[in-house]
Amino acid sequence: MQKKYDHAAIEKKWQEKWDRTGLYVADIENGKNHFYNLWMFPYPSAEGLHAGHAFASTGSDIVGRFMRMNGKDVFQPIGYDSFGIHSENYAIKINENPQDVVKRTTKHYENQLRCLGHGYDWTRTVTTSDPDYYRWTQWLFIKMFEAGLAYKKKATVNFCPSCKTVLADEQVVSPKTAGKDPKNAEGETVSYSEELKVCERCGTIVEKKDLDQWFFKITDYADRLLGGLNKIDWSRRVVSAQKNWIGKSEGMIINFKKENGGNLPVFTTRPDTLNAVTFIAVADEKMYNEGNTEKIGEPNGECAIDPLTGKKLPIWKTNYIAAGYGTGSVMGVPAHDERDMEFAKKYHLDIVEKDPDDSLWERIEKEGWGKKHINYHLRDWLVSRQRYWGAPIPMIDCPKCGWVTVPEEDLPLLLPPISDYKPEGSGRGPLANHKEFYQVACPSCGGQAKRETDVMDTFVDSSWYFLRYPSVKAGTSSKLPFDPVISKKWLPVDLYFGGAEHSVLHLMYSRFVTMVLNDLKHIDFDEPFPKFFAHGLMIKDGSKMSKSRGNVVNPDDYIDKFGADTLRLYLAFMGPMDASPDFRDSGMEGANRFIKRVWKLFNEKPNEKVIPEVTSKLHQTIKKVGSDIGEYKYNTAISSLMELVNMINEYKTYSTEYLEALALLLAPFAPHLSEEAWVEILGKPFSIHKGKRHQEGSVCPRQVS
Ligand code: ANZ
Ligand code: ZN
Repeated sequence: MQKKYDHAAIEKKWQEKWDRTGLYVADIENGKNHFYNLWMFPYPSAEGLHAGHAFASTGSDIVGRFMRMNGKDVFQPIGYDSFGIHSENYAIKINENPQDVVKRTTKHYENQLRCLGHGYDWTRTVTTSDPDYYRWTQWLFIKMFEAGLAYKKKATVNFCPSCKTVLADEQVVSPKTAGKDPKNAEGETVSYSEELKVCERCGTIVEKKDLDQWFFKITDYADRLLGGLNKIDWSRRVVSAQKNWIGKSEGMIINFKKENGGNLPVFTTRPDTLNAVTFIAVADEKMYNEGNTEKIGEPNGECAIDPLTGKKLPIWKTNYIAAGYGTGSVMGVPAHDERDMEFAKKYHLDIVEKDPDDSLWERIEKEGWGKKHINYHLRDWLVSRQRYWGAPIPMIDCPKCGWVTVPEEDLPLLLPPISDYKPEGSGRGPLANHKEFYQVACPSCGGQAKRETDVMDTFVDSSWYFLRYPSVKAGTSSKLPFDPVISKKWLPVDLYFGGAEHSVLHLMYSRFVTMVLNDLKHIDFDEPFPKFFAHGLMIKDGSKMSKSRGNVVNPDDYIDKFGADTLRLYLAFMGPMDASPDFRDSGMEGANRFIKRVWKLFNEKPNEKVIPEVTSKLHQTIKKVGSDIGEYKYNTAISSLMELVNMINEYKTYSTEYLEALALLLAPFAPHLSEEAWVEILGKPFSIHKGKRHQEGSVCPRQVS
């Protein structure tokens, strides 16, 4: 009699067995043929994992399983990016301490991830808000400071009035990139414009403030970050996002003389248009109004002298020149530059039509008017935050000694449990109200000194977590966050799977930190992710999943109803991994029918019928599944599996050879069903997930338990 496929019982049985036998625990010490398979760790948010996480993590897990079956020693860890505004804002909303909230949300994430049946090594997880993790984030800060790469400086910085903290330049984006409707400081939605600059986290229009802040000198690495892009295997889209962000432009700084004395340097990439300059525009921060994208200006009453003609050029203060870029001043060339044209028309400034003249490059240098200059768009990385839920910055300000680092043996510098953890927006973090935290003796002279009360941004936590995973069990007694021997063996990461939205945030920061640690001789490589795959973003019934639309898909419901294998199969079948798949319930039902059909097939009365057409289809499918997985086109791999299943059914050829091969081919996609068939029906005494497939197509699995 046909057994019904009881997904709940079967999935639970195998998940427990895999856990018990340590099937996915990597042999970090002795593993030879290593494959470090990494998925960007999630922020444990209040809502739990949504279908987008399930889609991406399944995509990563399929590769891991495939590699393991091919004889690789796979290390596939998971953890939680639990420090930061994500967790803290939710904690504030429900009026609970972030510590308690994070304990709950990480547990919830773990349960959800376990239910998906992924092959994680659960013995090596990281939680960035744990003291035994963040002591090393603090260690990293100290190393940066000692290397002269961390400094505190007063600067005009971006400030989010809703998050009540400063932001790094990378965290200020267009509303579209943020995926949010733009809001003003009062939280009201304002009309959309692509030019608005909003907080990546909450969509609020950012303000400018002059504040004393900690920066990491990522600009020292601009050329290396650019150069390294040539040696890594990343999608063109992400590479060009990084290139644009670093924004190397070659041009000149031309020194215009002011009529009443003094110099006014401008940065230009078009010295060949000097013959058509009609005004000078300088940045004016006060005119900069977040909500206003229209160009505005005011003559400042002064003039500069055109070096070519000796004519007077009016100097205008404007809002369309960025203060932090180049020299903060521009030579206005309306004839060749659209922005200058728009401005010139509005304020009735001269427009001179002259062809560009390449000989000007040389002439400007010869006459001493200016010099070649390379400018970068990249700014130093602002890492301090006026919030509570982050790693305290391990620095002490001494009136006699200046900034002194917390001694390494005193790490972790614990984040004290306080009840007034809400941000005030005063430009100071909540720890600034706690004398017992900030009053300390200077470690250098013993005099009274004051701790830094800002904490680090969550992107510092995640800039190095991949270095920690393999060494988690190696202990924290060492002087380093990672064991050098283990790191040498397992790093860099073999395959990094994640969202393209981190192109210039996490992916840039991690590359920078890796380069610094390489320079400090702590690691022997300088690119953390030689291969990065950017998966697409899932949508639901045609629109982006979002809480406000109420169309967020919770994977739990589908796992309950259909099982993890059906969900995994569906997610993998939706389209190539780099597309934007549209989640539809009807598709889930289709995937479930396929699972049932396969189960029925495994339960047919065996015969040893071998049909040449079926054999040939099987060989094609083996080839196709392998190459499609290599290209993250799981959808077409599954299509060919469906065709194979149809053919087997058509010819009623239930031979062991076909059934074993089918189970193996399905294993990366539907790990529970294939394990059940492999062990319980085909009678194998070992897990299908360690099976090693030889080129001839015969099966030579390794015994595991
Ligand atoms: C004259 C000119 C003529 C320019 C022309 C462009 C076209 P990238 O490639 O991004 O480096 N610029 C310089 N500093 C600026 C600032 N702080 N804010 C806004 N714009 C600035 O762009 C360099 C060009 O952008 C520079 O070359 C300058 O305008 C402008 F037909 O100078 B150009
Ligand atoms: Zn914000």
